[in-house]
Amino acid sequence: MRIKELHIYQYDLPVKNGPYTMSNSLIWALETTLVKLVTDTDIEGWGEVCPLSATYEKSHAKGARAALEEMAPGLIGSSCLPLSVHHKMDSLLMGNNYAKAAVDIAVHDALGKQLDLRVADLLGGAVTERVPSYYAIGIEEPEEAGRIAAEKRDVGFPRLQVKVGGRDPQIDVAVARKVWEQIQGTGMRLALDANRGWTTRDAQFVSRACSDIPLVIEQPCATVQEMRAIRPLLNHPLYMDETSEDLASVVEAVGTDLVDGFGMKITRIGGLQPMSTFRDICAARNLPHTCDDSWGGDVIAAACTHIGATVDPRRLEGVWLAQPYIEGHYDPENAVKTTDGHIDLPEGPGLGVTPDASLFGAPIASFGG
Ligand code: 0XW
Ligand code: MG
Repeated sequence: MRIKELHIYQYDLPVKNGPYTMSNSLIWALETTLVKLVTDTDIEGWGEVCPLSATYEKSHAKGARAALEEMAPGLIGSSCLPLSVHHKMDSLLMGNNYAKAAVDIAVHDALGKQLDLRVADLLGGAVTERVPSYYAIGIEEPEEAGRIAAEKRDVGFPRLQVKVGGRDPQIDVAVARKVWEQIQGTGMRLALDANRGWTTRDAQFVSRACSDIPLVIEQPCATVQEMRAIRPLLNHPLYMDETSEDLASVVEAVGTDLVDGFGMKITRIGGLQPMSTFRDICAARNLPHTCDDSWGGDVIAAACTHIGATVDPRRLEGVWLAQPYIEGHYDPENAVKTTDGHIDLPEGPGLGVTPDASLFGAPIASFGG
């Protein structure tokens, strides 16, 4: 099976009930990019990449589209198989994992449809049909954070991530305490995610002040050097997110015992193929991790859910979806969404979602045919 056509779509995603707030940004609207592959067996495969603005990570919407347009001519006629397509993409463009991920996901979708297998089964097999999600509480004052925590507790979310950083760390301590008051004793897990917004001083201060709360500290500081410096000084497990930029940085963090787990995004690491390798590295060291992405609709949500369903439940910290902040679905009949804090694995071959392409308008670029 080979790639016959590649079409690129741009689609605006205004943030419902926005803004989405983190230590370094307020998000009101985002641009997602979708890729539709058509194979020489006339099967369609969909992929997606939606950077979380131009400042969250080393990725941005226009860059994704430019990278895809750079690679597309060379991809026409190439084998529609996950590892082969990565070799081909790497021969066409260095880096730009996030853009390559959209092609990777589309290849998995098409291959699954060709073989009549779900993507989860292509990735080694689903160990569950229903994966745990988690809810990310934005930068809030303590009372509001506590109110949201109680609301999500009552919905059934098994885990909460609370955004912190970018302000007086004493407020972060008060937020952590107020949230913990709401979920203590329920079995819900708690992570504080600074999105690189703390200094090493702030991280130590908050960890010491919250030493009685069994929480995880996620991506406290901006660099690996800072994380390594505070690692022995924290009272809490340390998870890495943004600085785990590729498999090499994952291997280095795991190999030097820098982390106790990860918040991992499929597009940052390059797609489902490298994400399954990441999953297996974490399994070798028994490290918990999430299977998330930065943002995006049903296509990226399905991809995260499929890989999440293949992770040993004892290590899956959850699959985060942007769905609560997105109006509508690309495929309303097979919408990927959370219910009671969990996500049902889409049925059907491939990703199990078929976007209504008319939503996205005409492709901004088409290749092959
Ligand atoms: C909570 N997330 C997975 C969603 C947003 O993209 C930010 C991210 C994180 O953990 O940093
Ligand atoms: Mg994070």
